[in-house]
Amino acid sequence: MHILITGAAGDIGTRLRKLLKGVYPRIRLSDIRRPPDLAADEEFVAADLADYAQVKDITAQVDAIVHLGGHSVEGPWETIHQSNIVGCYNLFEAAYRAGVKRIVFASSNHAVGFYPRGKKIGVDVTVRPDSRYGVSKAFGEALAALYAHKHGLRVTCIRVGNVNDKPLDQRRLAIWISPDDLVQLIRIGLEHPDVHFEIFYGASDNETSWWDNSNAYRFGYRPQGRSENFRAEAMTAQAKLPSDPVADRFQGGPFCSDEYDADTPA
Ligand code: 15L
Repeated sequence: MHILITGAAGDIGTRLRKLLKGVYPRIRLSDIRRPPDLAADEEFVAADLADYAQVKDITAQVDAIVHLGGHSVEGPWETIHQSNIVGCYNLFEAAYRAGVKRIVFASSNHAVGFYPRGKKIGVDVTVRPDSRYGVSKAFGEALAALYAHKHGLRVTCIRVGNVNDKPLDQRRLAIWISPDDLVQLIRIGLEHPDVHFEIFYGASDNETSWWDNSNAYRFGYRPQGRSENFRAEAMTAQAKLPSDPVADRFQGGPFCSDEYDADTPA
């Protein structure tokens, strides 16, 4: 299987490059900039996702794509529009035209960030983006559904929580995913014979999770990371953060309170 990883120079891309090395016989890496630590045996093709011709080049002759590329936090509309809306469309369209069979799309918890923390949500809730970035991830999920249902691509959207070696604060105790657990979910998306169009939450085995991730478990996901093992450290870090009633109420945290000017929630 020849795999393309977009966003290969980003934080998640850098981790995945190393963890997926040797798992698949050929991996093509792409990003707008060259990863500084590229090894001699790694294949890299630079591309700007907003330029269809460049996206066509990187999607040629691959069987499957892990799409991490784009802007990974909130940003001005022009940035989100070019990188995550136009870029994501170009990726799916070029992949379809090139005969790519599978795509794993890195969606985000911010597609549903305005659900309150007290509510356990599954993958069938309507989206509640908390930012322009979250809107772009909801758009990506919609595109994924279109190409799966209309054109038969096998697509997995992972609503990634926070990928890190350990959870950083109280919110992250609920949404943390270890890099190894993320690899497990990606491999399900790339290999499982029954994947058609799936949404998974990108979370480890977190006691305080507010997501029902039974769809991922149905496909054999068995996370090994447990955020509770890091509770003391995460809560020490939390105690240093200023109180923020909006961020503290909603799942998306600071992405919700950023630019927020509706009534303060009770
Ligand atoms: C995301 O989607 C971002 O890509 C990442 O940088 C973190 O901000 C993460 O969400 C989070 O919610 O912690």
